[in-house]
Amino acid sequence: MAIVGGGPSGLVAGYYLARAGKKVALFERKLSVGGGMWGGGMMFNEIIVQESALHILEEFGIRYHHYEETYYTADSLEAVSTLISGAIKAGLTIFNCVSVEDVIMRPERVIGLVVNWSAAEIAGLHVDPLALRSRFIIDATGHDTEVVRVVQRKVPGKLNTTSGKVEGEQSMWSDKAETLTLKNTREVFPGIYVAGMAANATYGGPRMGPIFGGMLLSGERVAQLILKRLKS
Ligand code: 48F
Repeated sequence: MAIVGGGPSGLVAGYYLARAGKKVALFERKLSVGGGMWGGGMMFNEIIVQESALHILEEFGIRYHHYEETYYTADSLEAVSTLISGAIKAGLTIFNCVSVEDVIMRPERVIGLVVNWSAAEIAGLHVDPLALRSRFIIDATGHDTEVVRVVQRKVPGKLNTTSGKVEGEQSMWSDKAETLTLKNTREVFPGIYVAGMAANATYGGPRMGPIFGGMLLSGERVAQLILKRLKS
């Protein structure tokens, strides 16, 4: 299995897949994994997590405090560093500084990824990439939904969305986005699942600001969907 993007949704997906004994690699463009979680809300280094996602914080051992109603807060630095540590200890292999620039296609489905060093990409060097096969791919690239956009542009066929294309992210509506993220976490093209903000961007859901429970739950959900699929 291959996960593209090391934000909260990708890390949680990697954790659950690796913990189930699957061979799973995560590719992250940047030097550091963690995506948009490090800075919490506007760099106040605090994230908000709703009650329904607390079991994931507990699974990793991330401390949290009650804020109000069904909302809790956690330290973003503790959250990211603990997610990374937990995922690696569970068996996830992380390739940082690697960018996914394309997919490998066959008539029926996508069967792998095309990767290159981010440094080569940033420097604009004309270096041929390498390709790797993967039974399932998770696009967890956040707002930009990069893998799905490549598929839309270069692979014959339609995405499993209303228009057959990336619907695009909508403006902020936190409560709605939190529920929609889970609904939107699914297989969007044969061989490719979307998770986290990439799921909302693909299916046209709103953004949600510093509430991160949906990202964590989406990572858990995509792992569950793939594990179920592998059993059937
Ligand atoms: O954006 P990101 O954190 O994705 P996420 O898991 O979480 C979203 C939240 O952080 C936040 C939010 C919550 O309310 O809206 O934004 O959906 O992490 C995505 C990661 O993917 C990497 C990127 O550097 C980031 O760390 N990435 C993006 N495109 C590529 C990639 C690519 N083509 N190849 C490798 N990594």
